[in-house]
Amino acid sequence: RLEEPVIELYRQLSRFLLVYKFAVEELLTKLRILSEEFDFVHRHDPIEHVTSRVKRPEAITAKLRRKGFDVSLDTIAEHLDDIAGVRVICPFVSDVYRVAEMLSGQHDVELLLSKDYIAEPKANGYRSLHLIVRIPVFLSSRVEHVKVEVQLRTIAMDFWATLEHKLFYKYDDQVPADFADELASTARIAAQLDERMQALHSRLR
Ligand code: 0O2
Repeated sequence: RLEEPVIELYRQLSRFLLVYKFAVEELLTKLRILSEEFDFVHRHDPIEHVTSRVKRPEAITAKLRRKGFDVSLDTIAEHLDDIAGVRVICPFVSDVYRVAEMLSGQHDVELLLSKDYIAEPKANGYRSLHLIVRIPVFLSSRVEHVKVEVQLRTIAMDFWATLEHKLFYKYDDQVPADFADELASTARIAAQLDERMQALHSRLR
């Protein structure tokens, strides 16, 4: 049985998380407009598909504790950038950067941080472009500025990241060295696929 203060925190958390849900919905609309309009004008849709999620309360409290912070609404807002997460899957690498530029160039989108794991892949081979953006959410009596993590990647990057996540991601450093080498090698193959597809795409256009 949960104690009353914990139940109260979860109640407040549900209210608090509502605005993150709204922020995700706004971003999804922005992405849908970019996708459809770009396709109309350029006859090429730079977005293959989009997924999103708001982190569950259990995952939020677990991550905060792992990072060594007390759990409160203030610490959550301050220390977690990925409560609201949107993942954008693009056909080609050029689309990843194009969508990132179009999105972060909008005047109500504030770009707080950009991490380019495509230019500099992680040691295990992970590639993606991560943006932390802040957007205004208009509520009945106030405006809240809400952070959203946007991960942009190609289909090949997503294929690799999804399978790697299933296989190893949560093992942290415990992945045996030969597995890690094989994994990094598969990431290079995915990167080569992206390069070759990009070359075909560029030639056709
Ligand atoms: P999940 O289960 O996807 O939610 P942070 O850990 O967010 O405080 P960090 O490490 O600077 O800070 O964030 P980073 O590097 O931008 O990565 C955050 C998210 O990117 C992860 O969220 C994953 O979704 C994804 N990611 C990063 N590295 C890898 C990787 O090596 N493999 C895969 N498959 N995904 C990765 P979570 O919350 O860790 O996990």
